[in-house]
Amino acid sequence: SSSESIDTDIITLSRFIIENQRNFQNAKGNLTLLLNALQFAFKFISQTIRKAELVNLINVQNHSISINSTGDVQKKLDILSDEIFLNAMKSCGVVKILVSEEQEDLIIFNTVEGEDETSYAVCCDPIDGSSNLDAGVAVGTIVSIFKILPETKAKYADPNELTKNVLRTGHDMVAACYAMYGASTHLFITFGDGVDGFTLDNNLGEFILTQPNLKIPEQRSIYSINEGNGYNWDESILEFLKFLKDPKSEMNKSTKSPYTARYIGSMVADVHRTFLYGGIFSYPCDKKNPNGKLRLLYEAFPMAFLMEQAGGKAVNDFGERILDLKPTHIHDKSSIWLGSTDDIDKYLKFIHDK
Ligand code: P6P
Repeated sequence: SSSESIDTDIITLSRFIIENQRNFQNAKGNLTLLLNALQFAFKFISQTIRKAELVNLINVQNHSISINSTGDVQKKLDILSDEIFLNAMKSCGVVKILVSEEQEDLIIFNTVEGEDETSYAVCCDPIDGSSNLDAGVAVGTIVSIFKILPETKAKYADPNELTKNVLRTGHDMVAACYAMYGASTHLFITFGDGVDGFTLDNNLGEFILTQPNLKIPEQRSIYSINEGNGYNWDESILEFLKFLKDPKSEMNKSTKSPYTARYIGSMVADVHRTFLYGGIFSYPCDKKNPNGKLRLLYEAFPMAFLMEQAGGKAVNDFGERILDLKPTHIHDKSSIWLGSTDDIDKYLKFIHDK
């Protein structure tokens, strides 16, 4: 009988964290507490989305079932996911500050015991790409994590002092990750020592290590950008894309085939594909979004950290490294070009030679 070889030594995210906690900056296991709260939030959001999607589908026919039996008005999934995430961060006892795409102001928790405790500032977009949910398109949760600066601990009372913890360069992140709620639920995470990919096993309720030490392909002729914004772009961007599509252009001499277009309109899905297939993802500035559309703290920073750790690059329209940038406001935006090194280098050469 063909006995299916069952892997009896699987590495769950929980085991991975314990086995590696000495490596990444994990003061007294507090990062472990934070990561366990994070993975719970991802599992809960994943389940909520899938349940809501099913209920929504039933809703379409019956118009009677709301997401909860008490008949409350069905909360939008992005509000629900934000509440799930906020409660998980508040209750883990090592998060001092939360910045969320859904919350105008920074949130300060008083659940951190003792001033000498290592605590964290977490920035997140609980459901990035939520406008695609009704179309069944993959959405995700994107997270960046900073350690609270010791010098801001003394003045717990002064929110302005605490805001310094999240108005710093991307190099200060201690970890970054995203969960993607697609056909499966995937989690890509970095602690500054490479990227590891996990897949949620719904029966076990565990994230399983499926793509250890993931590296992005060095080159792939795929570009991912919303060309519908073309009339609002700087002329040079149209020119660069023209080169990418021209089979005879200098850009394609080494790769022979012109670039093909892939755009989902959900950042997590477009970036996830870029990690696995390679190529370029970009959201440049345009006349409607003079500073770009994507947010620095909880979209550009975490994706740039992950991309660089996977051997890729992440720069803004001017070719500056995303991780070198520093926000002045928690919801600051940035243009972004991220992906395979060879492909991003074509953009950098193009703007340099201009
Ligand atoms: P556009 C989704 O609304 C989002 O914030 C990102 O997930 C996505 O990459 C981008 O905006 C899509 O924007 O203008 O192309 O629809």
